[in-house]
Amino acid sequence: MKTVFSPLHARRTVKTELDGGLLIEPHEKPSRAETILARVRNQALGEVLEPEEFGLEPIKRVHTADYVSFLETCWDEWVAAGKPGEAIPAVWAGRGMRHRLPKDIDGRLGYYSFAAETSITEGTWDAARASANVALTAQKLVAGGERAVFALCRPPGHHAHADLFGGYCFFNNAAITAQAFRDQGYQRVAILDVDFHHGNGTQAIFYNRSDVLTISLHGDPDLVFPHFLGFEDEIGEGDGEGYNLNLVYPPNTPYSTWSQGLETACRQIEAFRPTALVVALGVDTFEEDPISFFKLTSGDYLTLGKRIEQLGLPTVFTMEGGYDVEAIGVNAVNVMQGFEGKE
Ligand code: SP5
Ligand code: ZN
Repeated sequence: MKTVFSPLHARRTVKTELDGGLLIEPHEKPSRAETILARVRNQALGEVLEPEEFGLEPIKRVHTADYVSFLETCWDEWVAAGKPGEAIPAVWAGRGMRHRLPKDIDGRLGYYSFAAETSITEGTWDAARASANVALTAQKLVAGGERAVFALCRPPGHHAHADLFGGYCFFNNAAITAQAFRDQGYQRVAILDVDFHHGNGTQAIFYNRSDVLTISLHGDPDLVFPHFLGFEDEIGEGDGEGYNLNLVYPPNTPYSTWSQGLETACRQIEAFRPTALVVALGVDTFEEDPISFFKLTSGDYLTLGKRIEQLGLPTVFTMEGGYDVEAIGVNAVNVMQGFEGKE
């Protein structure tokens, strides 16, 4: 399987993540991508390609133009305002307040975000753009006839809404990929999100549409991030009713339980008869993940890859979460190798 990777991911090197009242070293750090790349090479998974440049148009098919411009200028606005640290949102429009875009950078950061753990600095824009280009390059390869391609995206994307960043995500790479398939004549596209966290951005982007099926298996939002979306009664709205599925699991869920949800997801995908599949691949379901509570083992990722292959669809894998850096390479690449038949 081919892998698409951009060294520009390393432009995202924030020093802070607000966690437990402290500014800690971010869980979403550059070594994540480097460790996965090293495993891709060490296992000779296949050719590693740098992304092509697709510009902003395919991004703006999913994200609003004003949000994209905000991300481009956010850091400069922050610096121009004389702020000493990294850009972190700290005020939002709560219940009863107005969703109106303020001029001031603190107001703008709140308007375009839903969480405060995702700091922004100078290189974030370049890295987020490169990450979207990685996904779009993988999509182009699959549209060109590759059965499956691994988009080694960093930063991740599935938490990003049309005009909101958060959860370490800026551009929703999986959604951008699915939309690119649609724009190239693929009639129905399924997105299977196996990251530990709910793919809230992806759900929201396609919530009113029946042409993109969104399915997410994740930790109960009553207990974990993103807390305010991802419950099982969210089934889509309008044309999209019946085209969103959330499968929610409690702490300590092992693969034997989680995989029953995967079977439900696969049956629904088959019934939808998609012509392409996007897998939002987080490996923060791993038993040793520092911020999550499922109990998948490294071997389970081989089984997961094999099951996804059985769907028989042209497939793009976009890399999402996974924070046990020591195991992230083995776990992510195991999905690809399971897809390719390794037991
Ligand atoms: C892409 C992705 O996986 N994003 C996840 C974003 C999660 N952000 C909130 C993290 C809260 C971490 N709290 C950790 C407590 C550990 N003791
Ligand atoms: Zn996650």
